[in-house]
Amino acid sequence: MTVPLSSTREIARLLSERNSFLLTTHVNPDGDGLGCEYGLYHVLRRLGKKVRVVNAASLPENYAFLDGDIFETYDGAAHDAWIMSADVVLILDTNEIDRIGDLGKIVRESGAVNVIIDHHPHPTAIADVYFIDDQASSTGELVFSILRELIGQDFGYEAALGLYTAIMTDTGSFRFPRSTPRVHRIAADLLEHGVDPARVYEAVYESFPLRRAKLLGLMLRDIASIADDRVTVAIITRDMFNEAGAEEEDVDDMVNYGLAIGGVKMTILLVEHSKGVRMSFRSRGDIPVNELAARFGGGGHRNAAGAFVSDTALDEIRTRLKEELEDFIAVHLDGERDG
Ligand SMILES: [Mn+2]
Repeated sequence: MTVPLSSTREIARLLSERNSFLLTTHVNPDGDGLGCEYGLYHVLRRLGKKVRVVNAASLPENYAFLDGDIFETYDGAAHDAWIMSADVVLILDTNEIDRIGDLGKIVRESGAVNVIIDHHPHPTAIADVYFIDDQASSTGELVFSILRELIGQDFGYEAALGLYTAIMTDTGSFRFPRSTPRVHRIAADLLEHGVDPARVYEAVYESFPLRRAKLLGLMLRDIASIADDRVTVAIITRDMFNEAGAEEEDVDDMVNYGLAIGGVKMTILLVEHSKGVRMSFRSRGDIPVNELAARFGGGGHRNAAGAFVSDTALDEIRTRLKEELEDFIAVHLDGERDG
């Protein structure tokens, strides 16, 4: 479906005219959503606004360098009255109300202007205002444009740190296809505000707990290779979590290892959660893994997509995936297109 899109200027005007803001992002929050929250929080505060950052999930450990005190974990008793009276709710890095978790209900009920700022395709009609560009590398790139319109060059270190984190993580450290010249120019601009790229990278990607390394080891030990080694399928079971002493949040980003093997065009990771199976899909080039994810009720981008199948056993998902893959590989990897 299509939704009416607002311009950079219209969003900047909304931020400048209103006074109280709730900032939120999706469950399993990533560097893009969290970095945008951090950047917007600091700029809006500097403009004298009332701002709270409330997410359904707590701040992952590797993002604690974004001064964790501003990130609140949603608790109805503590937040509902404030959310009901806020002027604006900024929903960052997702366009599905279900993805903001337990906040969805109160955000719907609130009289606030609900604004979606996002770079995922196919928005659902849940908000009052949409600022969406599905060609952007990241929500951070979009927030940069809005803040540039709002405050000019004067980002300040904190906002620059937040947006650099957002863009670095969502571009896979500036290597994904949407790492355009414009994205690099924005990054250069942010570095000029004092951001230290080595420190951000180390904090996000090189500070994992030992349990994550052990879980990764178990995943890679059993990774399967199919379709003449062009597709890998990895599985993380409850037993692996237990053996490694790991948590579900430790899985973040592990799907990419399946694609970091010579000749592999597509990878799939199945993670057995307590309430279902999370499926992550990654591909190179023209292989539309969002179409594969859609067959399991999910979605995403052409080269990165996901699905969550609840109340279904891992074995059943594996069987269904095997069936779907036969057809998908024939069409998209073997080129047996039938119109
Ligand atoms: Mn994003």
